[in-house]
Amino acid sequence: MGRAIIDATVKDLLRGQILSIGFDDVRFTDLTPLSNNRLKDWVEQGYHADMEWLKRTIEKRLDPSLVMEGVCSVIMLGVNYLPGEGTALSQKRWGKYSLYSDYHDTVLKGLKRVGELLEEDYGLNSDEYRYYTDTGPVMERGWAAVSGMGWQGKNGMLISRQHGNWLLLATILTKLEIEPDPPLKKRFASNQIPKAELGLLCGKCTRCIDDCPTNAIVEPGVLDAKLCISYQTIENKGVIPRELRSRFGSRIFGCDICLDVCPWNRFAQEGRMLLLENRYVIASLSLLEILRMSRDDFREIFRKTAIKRLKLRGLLRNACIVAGNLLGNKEWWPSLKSEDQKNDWLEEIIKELVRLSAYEKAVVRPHAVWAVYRLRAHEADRLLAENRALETDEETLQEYEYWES
Ligand code: B12
Ligand code: SF4
Ligand code: SF4
Repeated sequence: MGRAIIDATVKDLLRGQILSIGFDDVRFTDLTPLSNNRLKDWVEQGYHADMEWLKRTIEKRLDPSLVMEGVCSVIMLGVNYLPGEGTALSQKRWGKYSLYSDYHDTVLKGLKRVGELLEEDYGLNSDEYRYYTDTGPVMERGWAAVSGMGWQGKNGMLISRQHGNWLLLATILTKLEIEPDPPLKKRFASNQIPKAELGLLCGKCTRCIDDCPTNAIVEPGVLDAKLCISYQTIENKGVIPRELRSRFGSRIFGCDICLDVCPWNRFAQEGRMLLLENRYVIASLSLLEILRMSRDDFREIFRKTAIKRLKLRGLLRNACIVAGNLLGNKEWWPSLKSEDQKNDWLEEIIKELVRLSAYEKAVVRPHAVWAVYRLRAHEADRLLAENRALETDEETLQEYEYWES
């Protein structure tokens, strides 16, 4: 049994209060089960890569009452993180969400305030609700779709008519009984019974699937994380498969390609940023600055960001990959006028890569070797000879052998 019933009028009051805390969308749903085996199938296919924590918590993800006994309703919240005009918006190097202080912390502050509101104005005890933002075993996109915040596009994202692909999601499970909001309806289908379905407003569009450089969207809405640049640059802590590296282009942390190409972003406006702190300065770091970064610089620049968790070694690994892709795209090139200046700049990059081929953390080394061979195939043997002679790490040796064969 629910703790109290919240009808449409009270619900709108609560919605307004939560919006004024800084969330950009607020929707409510009951616990009509997320009706399918999609998550189980996904894990069975191995699409979760090595995110074993997803596998371990499957049952909870499918049934919120295993997360909190007596839960009756889900409050889904969205935070618009679209930057305004400028580098942060136009750049293609960093996933846009990473150009803020870690949203897990800043959105959490907003969730705490919603918690206080639920206690003070709605009489809940602290054990009668629980909140998460990417931090708990809940299917945030599934619940957001059922609540009518948007629909799950063929890129898997929760897409909002108003905010496009640019909502970060947060979830509150509560024992309050709240009248559910309806899911979205199809356009032009006035007599359709609303039902959350994958690709609901995508129509015949397949841009996200077609434009994914690694073909990671294996069927509409289903993503093989092993192939996804986002997974590889953020979650994978080891060596990145060689066959994927050249397809990363200029992406150093995260990937927004299948989000950026979506036509539903056309209505999206810059976020209010009440629960986000911009760190757009990250977007202006140059490749040389990153390749030369010290541990102290890393700590200072990425303090309290999601990128910090990658550690310097992860960032250097990814930076080696974008360096190895420099000849194929111009995103990281500084604006230099003469050919001589460009050559000098590339020489500096190669010098850093050679240094990194002997970097103290072994995970960086194969990627540095790879990049030197990509940029200077004809003289890489000579440039790397000294470091190769001293190499003992198995994966780095394999990288040399690949290029020598
Ligand atoms: C694991 C994870 C990843 C993995 C795997 C991604 C994936 N597609 O599953 C990796 C590391 C690759 C990743 C990447 C990104 N992620 Co991520 N990720 C998650 C996480 C922690 C779990 C997602 C999950 O359960 N995946 C398993 C699959 C099977 O589930 P699903 O994609 O959510 O959708 C399925 C279910 O909803 C299910 N379903 C079951 N029943 C029902 C019923 C109905 C009616 C419907 C419609 C669906 C449905 O069917 C869907 C399709 O299989 C969530 C946070 C969370 N707790 O939900 C964030 C989350 C999904 N990520 C997020 C973001 C922002 C990203 C990136 C954009 C980051 C970046 N710039 O690099 C990319 C986008 C990649 C993409 N196109 O999906 C946001 C997405 C916000 C939004 N508007 O959708 C989330 C919600 C975090 C947050 N709190 O905001 N992510
Ligand atoms: S995030 Fe990038 S790599 Fe991953 S599915 Fe989307 S376009 Fe493909
Ligand atoms: S790009 Fe097209 S297919 Fe992909 S999510 Fe957006 S509307 Fe749907």
